[in-house]
Amino acid sequence: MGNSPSVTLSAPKLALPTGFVWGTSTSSYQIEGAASEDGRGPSIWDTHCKLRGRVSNDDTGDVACDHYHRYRQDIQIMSDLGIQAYRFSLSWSRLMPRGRGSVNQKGLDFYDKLIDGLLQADIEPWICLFHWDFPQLLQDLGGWSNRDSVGWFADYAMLAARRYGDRVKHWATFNEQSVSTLFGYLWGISPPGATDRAGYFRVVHHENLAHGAAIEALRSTVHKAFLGVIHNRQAVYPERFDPAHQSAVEPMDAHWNKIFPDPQILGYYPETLAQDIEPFMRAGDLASICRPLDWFGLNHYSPIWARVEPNSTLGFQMGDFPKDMAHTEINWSIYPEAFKHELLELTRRYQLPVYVTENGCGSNQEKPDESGFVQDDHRINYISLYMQKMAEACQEGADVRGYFVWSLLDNFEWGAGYESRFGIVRVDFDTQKRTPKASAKWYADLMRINQ
Ligand code: IFM
Repeated sequence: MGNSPSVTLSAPKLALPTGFVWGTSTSSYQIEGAASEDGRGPSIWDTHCKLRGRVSNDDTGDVACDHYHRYRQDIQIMSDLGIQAYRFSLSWSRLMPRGRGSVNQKGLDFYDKLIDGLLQADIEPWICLFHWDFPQLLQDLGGWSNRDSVGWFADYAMLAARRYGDRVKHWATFNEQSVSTLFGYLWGISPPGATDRAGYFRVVHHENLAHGAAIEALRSTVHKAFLGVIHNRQAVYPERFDPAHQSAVEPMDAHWNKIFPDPQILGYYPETLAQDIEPFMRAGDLASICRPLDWFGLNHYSPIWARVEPNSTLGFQMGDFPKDMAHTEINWSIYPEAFKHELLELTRRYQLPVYVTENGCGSNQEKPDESGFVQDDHRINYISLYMQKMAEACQEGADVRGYFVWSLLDNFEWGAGYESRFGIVRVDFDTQKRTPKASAKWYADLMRINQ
């Protein structure tokens, strides 16, 4: 783990608020598998994975962790660890194979069984409606570029709210919108692989409207709902702290950190971007987007290092971190100070309770022993450093109420396929055997000590 300071491997007692929630996170496409079973329709990630060379080793989510069939075992693992809350996403095209219109009963049943199993195990379900696996058949109609997508998403939210709202109170609309739109609609890396500047702003605005419409559907349907949205906020620094790249910082920050949460929570777009959104704005849009929320979900791993890139569409790109900075085995910089900064900044800017809905450490070098056990000290070290900063942030006024480690299981890590592992539980993808790693035991101890 680079030259990062080491911490003791025993779980620390942290100064956190009472009632702090401890959980784990996953997402549908990354773990469920059963991609063409029981009536599930295709998503844009199914399509993307089948294009050669887009994902490492041409891996797909067809089987993933086979969670669709092994969810009971996964609940048992969480229960054994003492997990209090589980954040997962629904697969829109499992519930509505065409994305709109007809509903898939077997898909509805699957999440019923998952939710009931969680509740029986005393684990609070937290549902996220959208974690990137957009229905392919809606993509064929223009996807988020089509303003009708706002209504499609609201209908899907209403279906989920009516079906699960009696048992599930914690809901998020979207996961990491800036990541999926920048990578999917501007940089052409993720599906649908677009690179059109105006098209990107159109999608941003429609997704913001869809968020507001889904909040309306959930609020009107779920009794005692606790509603939020999950964003990947990263402190932005110039590449390698080099002042030559300072002018890339503000625009990167606006696109990465503000273009979604600002209109959703504050009711306006960042000033520097408002002109680009203007062609897609209609009267009343900002009021529809900005609906009262109960919590903010923060996903955070590393800061962003912004580089001036005059030939790129927006004039900036992702840059490199300083050469001597600690980094994870998959080369993400380790800078817990930026995490603390974000927690304090979030509390100040949006005035909402914060739940850390993702934080964790990826590896492409983990070696299991003969029994499948992994001594992942690097992950314990990373999480521990970040948690200490989270506790410091709380002491200094950040309103952090919970932490969900990413991830429960090794899973399909998007463009990296199965090469990057983030789980506290190892999955052998040949046999589907689950083996809790050292970090799982450490996390269990941590939760017990910090109840
Ligand atoms: O696996 C992803 C997750 O889907 C979204 N946040 C970052 C994680 C690690 O890359």
